[in-house]
Amino acid sequence: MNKVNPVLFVIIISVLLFSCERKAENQTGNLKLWYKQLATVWEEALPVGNGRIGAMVFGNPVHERIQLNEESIWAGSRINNNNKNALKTLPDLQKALFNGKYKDALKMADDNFLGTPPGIRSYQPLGDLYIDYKWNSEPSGFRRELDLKTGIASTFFTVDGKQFIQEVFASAPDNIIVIHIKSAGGGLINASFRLNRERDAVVSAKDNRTLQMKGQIIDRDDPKSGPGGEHMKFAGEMRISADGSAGSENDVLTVKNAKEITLRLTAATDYNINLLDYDRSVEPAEVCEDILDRTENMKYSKLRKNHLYEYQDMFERVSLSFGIDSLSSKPVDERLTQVKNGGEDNGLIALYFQYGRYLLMSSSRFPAKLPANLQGIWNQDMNAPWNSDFHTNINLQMNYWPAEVCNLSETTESLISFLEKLTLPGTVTAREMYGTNGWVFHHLTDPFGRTGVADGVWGITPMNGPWMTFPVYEHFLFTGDTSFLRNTAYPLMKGSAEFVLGFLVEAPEGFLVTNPSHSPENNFKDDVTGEISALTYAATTDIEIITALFNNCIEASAILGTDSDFASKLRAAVKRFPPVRINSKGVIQEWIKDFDEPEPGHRHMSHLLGLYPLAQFTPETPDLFKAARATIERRLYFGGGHTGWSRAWIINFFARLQDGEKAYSNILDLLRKSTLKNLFDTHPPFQIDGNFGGTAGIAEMLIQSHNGIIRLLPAIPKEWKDGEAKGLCARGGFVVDMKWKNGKLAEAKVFSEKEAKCSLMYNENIQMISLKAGQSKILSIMK
Ligand code: FUC
Repeated sequence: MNKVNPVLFVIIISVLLFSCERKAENQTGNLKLWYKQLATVWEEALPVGNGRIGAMVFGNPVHERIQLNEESIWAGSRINNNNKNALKTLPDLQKALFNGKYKDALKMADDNFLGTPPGIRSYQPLGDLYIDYKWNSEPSGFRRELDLKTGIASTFFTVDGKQFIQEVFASAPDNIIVIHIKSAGGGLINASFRLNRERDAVVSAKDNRTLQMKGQIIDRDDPKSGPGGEHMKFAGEMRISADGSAGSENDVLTVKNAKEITLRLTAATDYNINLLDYDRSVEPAEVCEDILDRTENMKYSKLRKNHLYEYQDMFERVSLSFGIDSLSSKPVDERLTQVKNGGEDNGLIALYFQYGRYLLMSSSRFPAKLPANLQGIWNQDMNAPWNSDFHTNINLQMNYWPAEVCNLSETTESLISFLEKLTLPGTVTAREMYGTNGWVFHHLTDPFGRTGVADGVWGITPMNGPWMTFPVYEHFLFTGDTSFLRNTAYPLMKGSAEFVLGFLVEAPEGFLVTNPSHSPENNFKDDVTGEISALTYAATTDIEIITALFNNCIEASAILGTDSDFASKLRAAVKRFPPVRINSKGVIQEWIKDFDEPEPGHRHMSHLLGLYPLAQFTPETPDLFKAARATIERRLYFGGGHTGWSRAWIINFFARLQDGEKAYSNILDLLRKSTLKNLFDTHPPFQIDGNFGGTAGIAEMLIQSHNGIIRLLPAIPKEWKDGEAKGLCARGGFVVDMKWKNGKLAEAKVFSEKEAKCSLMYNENIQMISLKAGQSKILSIMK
């Protein structure tokens, strides 16, 4: 008998154990978004994506439209937009703000700090694939669905009593979008196919089975967003295989009398993330050809299998159900309408949760190079709302809130590597605008890495760079990957802390403060002068951000056993920060002074970062914890939470306040007021952050793991009487499965890939456990 290498044996067994434990054993609950109606408007179309390319499937088997996207098709170009006056104006601006001359300061900032140019350009769609079917009689009996279990969007219909099925998915392993139309009952398919883009592209048929789109974004000079020119090059290619006869006329392909048609489609640009720019050595049409050549001889069944293997490995790690989903036989749009009319539907909430995981995977997993933008990847407009950009004053952060806890840690790779690239122009901005070391960027950016101030004075938010380091450190906290901490997270965080150290100035009261400072997009009224302004010094959000950043760096330097002098510097600085204050109204004071607020129901609540995602306001800081609740209640009283992302944040706040009922009622409000028929979040219009924030909020109600304790079911409402959640992650590298009955934890199991210890808490009971690498333990704290 051959001897088995014992080391190899252990590796194989651990890999097997690991994959068993990481996957939720069986997927419970309904995982289909299904509809009886065809999609007639964009908000009804269903999204598929592989992280890099995606499609919105309209599912209309008469005139089908499939919107196509590729993550790097952006207008614009690489330029340095740092305002050259900023550095020399900075001392005067700081002086004016310290002296309460808000109007003068605002004018000074408006004249000397805004980006040159202040705007960026838009992320754009690739175009559309149109399929025109020719049937002898009207199709009927429609069912359209997106099955989250498979990541496949299907349309079922019959013509003359014969069934047809169209399936669409985006495959990450093969880097293509696949569209498959099949006759299931002996009927024949006749269809024509064309690609279209409203500008900057030419489509041609290379032969009877290949359509190619080649384009280059032509931007016009625009003082607001930069020089014009021949910018990003892009291409798309579609290949057909079918058993009928194929033809082409006027760059439209036709297939006649087929029983099965498979389309493979891909897209590429000449964007090179290492340059944060286009790279004229890349020929996008050739990239498309290479990608499609690799699957040239693969049958549909093989393409589908490749996709499922990769997709399910990730998606199936987590399952969630709230008992039997009694409404699963109802279409999703009807279920949503019922909730909008005042009904409640736990099954829909579980589906919404899994949909958020699906959307994050579909807009941010490998082969993605760029993070999920304001619309994930599914933007339909040449000039998108807010350019479908990377907004870093809440939105991009929120996109990644579910990543770790919902067992999709790899989706942060594209975010983190993009942030690393941004530190290069960010270093230039730190030096040119503020005269400091380290790196910085402001409240939005694009793939060309603009790091100066965008839009208006509300864009003067140098603390948005430090804020973006939190998901990076979280990635370490959840995975415990010290080589990631050493090589990626710590250098990034240190660069940010170096910027902050250089930026801090002493305030007249003696505190070390940020100046200028801005509480994202909110204004205050100075009661002495009556002036309304956006800029001050040491807005509360800044204090919370820099405290967290410095403490994270101090902790990381201790873990890595490095940089103790730098850590001491940070420790000394933290001691000189102003405290977070509670104001005369009993709420967390948003600015350095107890200013009046012209818009008390403002959508941003950045002074509550300390509650979530940070953990600075906890039951252990009872006054701040109470004031945080009062802050949210006041915001809500004055109409807060009116955008999707704002409502989603409130769910997370109430979860941290361990108020399951309030968290739950805000989930209902998210569905009622800010959700489209395809369950996309609406700002309005569509903005994906609310989906991700909502998903994170649901997870936060089930498990929390900050400040050294894993809390099980910290905020479940009475409406979630029975349930089961498997595969949720906790900081420290733990994976937890739970079952609860009659509102009480009934079973819980914790797993760790590495040898580890942790404290788990349910209600008031705490259990300390030690796990060997790859071990699971059943807990007894519920008893
Ligand atoms: C922030 C928010 C807006 C919007 C935009 C994309 O500026 O204030 O509500 O979400 O980002």
